[in-house]
Amino acid sequence: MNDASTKNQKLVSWVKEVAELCTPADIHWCDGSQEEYDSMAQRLVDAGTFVRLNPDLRPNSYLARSDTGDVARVEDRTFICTTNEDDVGPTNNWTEPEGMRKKLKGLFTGSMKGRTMFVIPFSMGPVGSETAKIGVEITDSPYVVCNMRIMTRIGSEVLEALGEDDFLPCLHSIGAPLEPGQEDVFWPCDAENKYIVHYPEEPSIWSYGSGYGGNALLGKKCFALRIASTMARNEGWMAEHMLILGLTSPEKKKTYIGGAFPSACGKTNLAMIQPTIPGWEATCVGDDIAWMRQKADGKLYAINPEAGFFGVAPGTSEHSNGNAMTALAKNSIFTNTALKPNGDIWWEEMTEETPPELEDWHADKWTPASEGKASNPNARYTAPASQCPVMDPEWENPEGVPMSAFIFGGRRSNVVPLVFEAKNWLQGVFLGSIMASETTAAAAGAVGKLRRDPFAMLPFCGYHMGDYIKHWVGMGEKLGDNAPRIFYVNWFRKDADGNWLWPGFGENSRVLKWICERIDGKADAQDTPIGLVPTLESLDLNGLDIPESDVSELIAVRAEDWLQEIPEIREFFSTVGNQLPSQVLAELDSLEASLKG
Ligand code: GTP
Ligand code: SPV
Ligand code: MN
Repeated sequence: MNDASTKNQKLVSWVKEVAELCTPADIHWCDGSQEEYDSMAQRLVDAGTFVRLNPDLRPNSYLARSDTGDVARVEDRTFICTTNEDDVGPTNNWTEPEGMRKKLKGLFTGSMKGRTMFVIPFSMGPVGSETAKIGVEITDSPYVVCNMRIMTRIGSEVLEALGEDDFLPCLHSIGAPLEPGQEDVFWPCDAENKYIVHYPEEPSIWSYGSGYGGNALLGKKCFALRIASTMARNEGWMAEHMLILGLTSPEKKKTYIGGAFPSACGKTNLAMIQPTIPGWEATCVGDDIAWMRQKADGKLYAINPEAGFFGVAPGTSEHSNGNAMTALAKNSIFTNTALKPNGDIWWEEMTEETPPELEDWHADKWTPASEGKASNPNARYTAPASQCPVMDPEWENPEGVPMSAFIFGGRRSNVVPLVFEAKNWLQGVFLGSIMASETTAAAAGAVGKLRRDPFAMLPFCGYHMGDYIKHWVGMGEKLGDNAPRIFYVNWFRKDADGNWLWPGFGENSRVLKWICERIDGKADAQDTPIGLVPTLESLDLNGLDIPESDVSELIAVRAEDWLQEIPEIREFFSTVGNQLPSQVLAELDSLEASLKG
């Protein structure tokens, strides 16, 4: 392919302009074919970025090891540029658009020297469907091209579907120009100088310096959440950091549920759950992002705009997520995992026994006696969704699937019960707005620190968090009786010795069953100030070997614990500022009053 493959004038002139700015050695238009992918992978093997895995054990798959300074999203290097600072609010890094553009133009000048510039037309959502949105990513990273081919739909068919319509320009450079004769490194980047910049008003995305995950695969967090959330607000729909799953009861009733948990808090695992309770079946629509619209029948329908999984590797096993293990059995990319002597990958908890000898994610020899972990805590697999054995038959239906419930959650070792239900939409929105979780390795920075993360969107909302919460209130008004019911879960409560109280994973199906039975008016609940909590008898614990005292602790709501959080929630709300809807503040006041009552 080349620029003659399209009549799209905006695209042709943008590619020309970028080439003049970044001065690459050559330009490659991606057609998305298998041959192209294979030759790109070969190029990465030759460059030392990829290690080809043993084809008998892991066909058509590769291990990539990144620079130690480039292993996760960088929230403090993520910027939103709008005319008015007030439009992005205090929880985002705002920058004045023109100054940032000057800065970026400086950084991108000559940034692709000595490298190939790839043009990747990509579709978020099924190609050619009305719900899909098209972007074009220009990048100098063949690793990004390979990942984008798995995570999104790319190539000639997208260019054709685009025609002469508008698209989202996404410019990416690893920021490592090569002088003539200069030897390349295995993971070129500009680790000290990353900029992940969004212009929601244009819209456009500029990402510089990082080649990793959400920093570089611009269809995902940058487009499908930060930019899409601003489009959604303006156009009356929702772009959320949510998994989507379908649950079928023994009576064959199907319920679709969306789940918003912060990064590395269990979305992928829940999306592919293998229920342990007899007669219940689960199917996966998506594991990270949901785009949702109200349709003519009044209901809210969700699509997964992605086509692959960029999943947390450590902790993934046949026991915890057998469906992910099948999805990543072939045609996959592994980043920062360990390598076995037989040419296959390994990560912590993948198998019960740790292999006696490995190469760790730095490519150093590693044994169980070595200091540190063999894989990076944010090591990831990139695997095609189509390889997941439990994909829902409707997962690529551009019409989406009708949503009956939302689940919010996070990592809380105390205070928050296993599951409870909001009494109404407004209380649910309030619960979403006070979501909190202990931070994880998915973003650079401290791990295990409690932070408020409304709707798991704190790092991904492209506009003012107060306006975003207002948008949730407004969606409830529009949806009325068709609004999904709202629940809150916590798989991560611990006992006094620091052990998980709840076995999690497949056993979470017991909680999903309670949720479905609440929707059907079949399960009991007790009224508490925070919402409706299961009675001991209403949870199906058949065949589960855990002491009743643990279950009581799991569903305990202690007024004194919750009261302790109120000042900190007020403080968080005050940082969100006066954009916060009054109804949500009123919910906080009434929670406090009933906790004291
Ligand atoms: P992102 O891809 O960053 O958005 O993460 P995610 O929300 O999809 O999280 P994921 O499902 O990958 O889980 C992250 C980590 O939490 C993994 O190490 C899992 O093993 C662990 N985890 C997931 N579900 C459970 C659970 O039910 N109980 C416990 N104890 N751990 C869980
Ligand atoms: C997340 O951090 O929520 C992810 C990984 O899904 S990344 O794509 O790097 O943002
Ligand atoms: Mn995520």
